[in-house]
Amino acid sequence: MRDFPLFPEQASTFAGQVDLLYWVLIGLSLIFGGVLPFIILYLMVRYHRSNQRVDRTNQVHSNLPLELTWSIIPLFLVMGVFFWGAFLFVQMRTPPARALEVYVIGKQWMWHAQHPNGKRENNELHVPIGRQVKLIMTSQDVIHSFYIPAFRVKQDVLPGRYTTMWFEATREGEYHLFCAEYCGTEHARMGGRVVVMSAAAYEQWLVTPGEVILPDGSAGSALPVPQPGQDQGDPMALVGGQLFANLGCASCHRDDGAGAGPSLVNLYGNQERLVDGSSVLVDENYLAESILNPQARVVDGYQPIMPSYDGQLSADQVNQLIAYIKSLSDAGAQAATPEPSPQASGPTAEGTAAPAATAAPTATTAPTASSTPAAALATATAAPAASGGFDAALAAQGDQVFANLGCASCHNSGVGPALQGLYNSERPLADGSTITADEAYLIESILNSQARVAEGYQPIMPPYQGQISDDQLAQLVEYIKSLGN
Ligand code: HEC
Ligand code: HEC
Ligand SMILES: [Cu+2]
Repeated sequence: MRDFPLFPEQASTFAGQVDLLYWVLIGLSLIFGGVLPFIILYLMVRYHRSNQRVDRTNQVHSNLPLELTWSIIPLFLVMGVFFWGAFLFVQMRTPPARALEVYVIGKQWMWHAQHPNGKRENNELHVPIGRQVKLIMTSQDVIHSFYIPAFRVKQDVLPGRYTTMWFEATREGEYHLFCAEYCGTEHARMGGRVVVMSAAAYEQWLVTPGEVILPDGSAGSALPVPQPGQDQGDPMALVGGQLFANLGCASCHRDDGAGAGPSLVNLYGNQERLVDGSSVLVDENYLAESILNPQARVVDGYQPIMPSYDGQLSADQVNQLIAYIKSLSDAGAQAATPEPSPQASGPTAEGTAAPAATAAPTATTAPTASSTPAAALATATAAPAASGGFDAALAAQGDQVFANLGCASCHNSGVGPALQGLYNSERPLADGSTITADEAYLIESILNSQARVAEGYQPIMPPYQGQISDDQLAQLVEYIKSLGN
């Protein structure tokens, strides 16, 4: 039997349980599907009309005890199998709270994994033995399916959605990793291996540099570049924290809640109230949706002004932002924290207990000096309203829109350029050219800001195409013109 592997090895806590249930099912099927037909066949022949030798007196027409027996025993058998299977299923579907979290991205045609300390790998998954591991998985393109036969776990990986899977490996070694989504031949090659290591070897592996292909196709290092003075905490969350500051999220989402958007501290793992009165549990799916399609579910007490970042961020970046937001909450920080290990060295060694504390300050690196941007602007625009070249009434409305939509959060904080004096000026662009900042340029800058990027700035402004009405656009343009004379 050992040379003929009917079953894959058993290398997780689930494997034995799944196999036992499987054998019981096979046993029951053999009894009912294998033995009963032969009995029926035998009786058919023995009592056939042509066989005159059997005794046909004393025919039995009904026998209640017998009928009850053959109804009740199978009932218990099938209900037993049902509850047993359901119990196992629920267990496999409920990741424990303190699991080690690894982010997995499926893409045509590879698996990309990122560990909490930021270590990345392709088509391989290194996990410590005897430790609960939770995979947080999403796809960048089509449906894939993450399958580790030796662990008896398989889960579909879907674009635009997060699915999770968990296991605890029980035997060191290397096991097959497959994509079990067989629509198209290439999925079959998305294989790789799962390496189960001792805790010490895993810690060592985590801090060993290497090279990987990032999900966007570029070459990258397996380890994130260490941040000066910030070598503790949870680097994946740390990278996300920097992204959060650089993308200007922090200018709307301030920790003190004074920004245009809600504070994200202690958001993950809790119930969030929405404007329609319902509430939602904040998990990875909700966070991703809030970033990619913010208008789908709007937080109670806020306006639906957050621009969509769909198409602006890679799946990898969304994962990093999610890891960062999770690190801001007790529930998320705890889950992402690796258990302290004496062998640990490098980034995971110290201070892992408080990633929130180290990551949070990055959110405030974006200058947020003007605490009341709207008020600041109101005074700035009061004077030029009298001069010509723009419609004063529209401009005043635009002033409001500018504040309400959160434009001011970026443009009055230094994340985006100040717009005073912009109109009709010669605008230097990031590509070295210049352009006259006429109405067309203003409109393009709002609807599709990345088309022409202002010199000295990153192309982080999300496009407002389709997010604002023509009226609002006209008001904003008039307002910016009013700043420019
Ligand atoms: C222009 C201001 C603005 C910017 C920039 C912005 N947001 Fe938001 N965000 C909001 C507002 C307002 C809400 C609440 C309304 C809603 O749910 O859409 C919100 C909601 C959210 C939520 C849900 C919060 C909750 O309490 O449930 C998350 C998560 C979020 N944003 C993340 C981000 C990330 C990540 C970025 C940067 C990539 C970002 N936001 C950029 C304004 C902004
Ligand atoms: C998340 C931060 C952010 C938000 C929110 C934001 N912007 Fe911007 N904006 C920028 C950045 C950064 C630039 C410069 C890079 C570029 O040109 O894309 C910019 C550029 C511009 C420009 C061109 C400026 C120049 O000097 O050439 C205009 C006009 C503008 N934004 C208007 C708006 C308006 C109107 C809104 C609200 C509807 C808005 N922005 C919301 C960050 C933001
Ligand atoms: Cu696949």
